[in-house]
Amino acid sequence: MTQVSLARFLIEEQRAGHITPDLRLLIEVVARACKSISHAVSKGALGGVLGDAGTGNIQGEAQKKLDVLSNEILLEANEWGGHLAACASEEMDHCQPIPNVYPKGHYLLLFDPLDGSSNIDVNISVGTIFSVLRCPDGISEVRDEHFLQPGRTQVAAGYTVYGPSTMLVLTVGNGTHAFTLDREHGSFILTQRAMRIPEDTKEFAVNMSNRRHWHAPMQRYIDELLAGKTGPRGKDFNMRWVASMVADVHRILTRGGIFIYPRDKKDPDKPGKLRLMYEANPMSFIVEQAGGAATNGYERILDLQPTQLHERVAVFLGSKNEVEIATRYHREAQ
Ligand code: P6P
Repeated sequence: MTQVSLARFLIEEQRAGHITPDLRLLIEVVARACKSISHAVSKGALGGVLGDAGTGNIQGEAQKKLDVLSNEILLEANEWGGHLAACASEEMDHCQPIPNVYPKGHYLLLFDPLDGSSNIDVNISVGTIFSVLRCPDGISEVRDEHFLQPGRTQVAAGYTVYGPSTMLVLTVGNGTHAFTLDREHGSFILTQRAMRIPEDTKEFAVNMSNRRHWHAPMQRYIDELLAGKTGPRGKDFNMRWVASMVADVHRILTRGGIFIYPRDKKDPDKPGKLRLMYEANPMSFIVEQAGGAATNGYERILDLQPTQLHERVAVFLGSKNEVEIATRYHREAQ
């Protein structure tokens, strides 16, 4: 059977009117950058890029050498093509407009260049998450505030998971589709068109070590999952936690589940750990396009109006019916 490459898939999406030529170019450039990141990640200790960079990011997190390298790969790949107005990244305090020596385009690109990088040194899957917004018209100098658009305005979102195989998962608002990197030919091949998340699940993903910090509704919700058949849910649940959002979300997209990172009492001022603009929003768009749901425990993540580029949010995403149950527990406690 003829293989469909990412390039062909995007041409077909453009021909169907789902994306513009510039958006097609942008996605192809990001995919090419992810191939370079995959190459660097897969070298492991032989690449001389493991360990800490000796620097920190705006989140106050120690940066890994691969965090910094992945960020640079994405910035350099996107600066000259003429499709972007600016980039924003977990690894940069503020957005970075395209240098004036290059033409500017109509899109804004946000990314977490290497999510889960604390897993890098122990050889566990990590990934790149990206989100694409339209740049407001008539902007001569792009600033952080121009990125502050609700997640429902995204025109594309995706991630690349660097696991046993390297897979790119993408939505442009017309379903969620998975591509596997064929390393021999260097191209992403469509391996799953129109992914669908089962609406019910028996598997949850949460960092249980935080239980004592959770608010009561979250403790009750999880305790009822743990009670299994003997409890009010009437069925046994399994738990998985990779501590790489990309890996956990990919498993959920593939076989169902609910991913939870709630707000907690550890840091009452923080609404959650994960970042809205370049983790929760793109993952929510991807999950909803696959028939799943994503809330912050109270409302749809894609409807949230951002106020800061690096703001954090609680995340409940995955199998639609399970997300609705978890969200109901929280709403009732409001
Ligand atoms: P914890 C990775 O640092 C990350 O941002 C997500 O990829 C992951 O889901 C989460 O944090 C893991 O958090 O508290 O379990 O280490």
